[in-house]
Amino acid sequence: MPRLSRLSATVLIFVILLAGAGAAFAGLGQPSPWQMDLQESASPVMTQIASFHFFLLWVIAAISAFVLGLLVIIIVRFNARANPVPSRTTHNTPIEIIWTIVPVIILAVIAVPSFRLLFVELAVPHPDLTVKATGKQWFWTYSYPDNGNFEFSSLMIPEKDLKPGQPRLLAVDNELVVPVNKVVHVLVTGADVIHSFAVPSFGIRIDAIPGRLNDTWFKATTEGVFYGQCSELCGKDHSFMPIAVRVVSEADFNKWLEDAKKKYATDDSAAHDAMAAARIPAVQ
Ligand SMILES: [Cu+2]
Repeated sequence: MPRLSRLSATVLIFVILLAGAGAAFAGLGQPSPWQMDLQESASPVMTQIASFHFFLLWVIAAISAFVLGLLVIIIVRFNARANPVPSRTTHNTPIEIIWTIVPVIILAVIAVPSFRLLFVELAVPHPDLTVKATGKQWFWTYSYPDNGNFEFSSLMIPEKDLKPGQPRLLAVDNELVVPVNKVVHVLVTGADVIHSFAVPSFGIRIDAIPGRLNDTWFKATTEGVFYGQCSELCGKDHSFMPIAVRVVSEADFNKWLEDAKKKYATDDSAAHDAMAAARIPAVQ
């Protein structure tokens, strides 16, 4: 069947190309066209999430290949034409023991690194800096409780006002600024409904729940701007409350901190929120 083999060769080449391109297309800090994999990692937690993800991918691939192999053997060897008189065997104790024990072992092998990763995500190391993110309909407010406790709102830039290089639906007017290679403790809450603070490159996602203070942490290992989005359906402009984290050197961070303390010090929080709410971009 030359036509079939040519077709399967084409499919195989396409899959290999896509798989190879996946890594290249994976964006750092934001999604990229034709991306296949997770976004590139910019924190130790995300690096561990990515390696656990690929470990699971191999486990799943091996199980799928094994089951497919069994199906093919059954289809070829035990169809009505090849095997007109079927066996009436119903029990085989050794096989039954094997197919009970082996999945248990596989699950245990998955559970150990899975729980280890969960603990890494949950146990916040001693923080160098704390920021508080409050989800609101439909923007984020950030405050720096251990650096003067100033607060500012972060709103999406409407498409018509985007400058070159600013990604659509992700760029914001006031970014969350943090220093590189420092443990940032993020306190997360919601002011009205449940939102979710998520930045894929840092491997963080945590619900912002009214009346409750959740926390997570990240340590950005690369300077740059890293984008995320509210990840809980929170109302009509849910898709228009992006998260932008600018990671800078410590010197630049201290400089920004001095400016920010002056810039945001005079803001009356309620008035600022009202102003921010008025500026919420309409659905495009
Ligand atoms: Cu939201």
